[in-house]
Amino acid sequence: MSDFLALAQAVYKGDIKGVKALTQNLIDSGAAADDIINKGLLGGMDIIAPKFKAGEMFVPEVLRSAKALGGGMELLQPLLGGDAAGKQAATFVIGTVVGDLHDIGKNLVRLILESAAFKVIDLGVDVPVQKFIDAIKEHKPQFLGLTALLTTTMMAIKETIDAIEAAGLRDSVKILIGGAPISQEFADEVKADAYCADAIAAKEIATQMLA
Ligand code: B12
Repeated sequence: MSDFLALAQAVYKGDIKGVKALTQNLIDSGAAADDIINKGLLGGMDIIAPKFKAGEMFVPEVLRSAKALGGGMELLQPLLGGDAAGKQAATFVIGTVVGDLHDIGKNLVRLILESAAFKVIDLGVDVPVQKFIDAIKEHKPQFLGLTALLTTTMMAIKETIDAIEAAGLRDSVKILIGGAPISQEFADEVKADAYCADAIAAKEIATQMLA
């Protein structure tokens, strides 16, 4: 079994110690951080997603896997630095919309943005609309990132953007949205500034917008 596959299996099994040890081994052997994330850590999520959908894996097990994945990401954080894309000290407020508890993708976006020197303010999960508005007023960010993973919470993205508009704050911030059910079409519909398919796209799009 390749080391990446072993790491993916450890994420799937929710083996936190194993994930940390295998991540560290890959780092020590000189593997690229992107590969460790994509082939290893997210490889584990690729095993989990169909099993969860089929009812072969349940919430507590997936949460354990998510925690294990987070343990690997922590070890990678110091390695992700390098390009100072956000050296202008751009502020990026991010959060998962109200009703939605998924945060693995959001946390990955945060990690990649921080590694590119963005200042990230993470409002967490299940974030009420007003909390986003308060954060825009308080932190005056250049960017706001909204995540939704459920088709039922996608509309909370629209509600959040509409409320920001109604509060007269829409022009002050670029809004980037993401999450598995989100598409470019949806982003156009809700008048977001950009749809990002993954964390690297989030970094690249935000960096381009700064330029
Ligand atoms: C892990 C997981 C969970 C975990 C979440 C743990 C956690 N801490 O996040 C737990 C077990 C808690 C969970 C619960 C539920 N889940 Co769930 N979950 C998943 C699963 C398997 C993986 C999601 C994931 O983390 N993917 C990996 C990350 C890295 O990918 P990502 O989130 O897409 O993020 C990337 C991009 O989208 C993008 N991105 C993401 N966010 C953002 C934000 C910005 C600003 C930008 C720029 C980019 C960006 O960048 C990321 C990195 O590249 C998905 C399956 C799937 N196919 O997505 C189901 C899934 C999303 N869940 C689903 C369901 C139904 C539920 C529950 C309702 C189940 C239940 N019966 O209780 C609950 C809902 C809880 C709630 N209120 O939110 C369904 C949704 C179906 C639908 N049509 O709405 C899915 C699709 C599973 C399925 N049935 O196929 N879930």
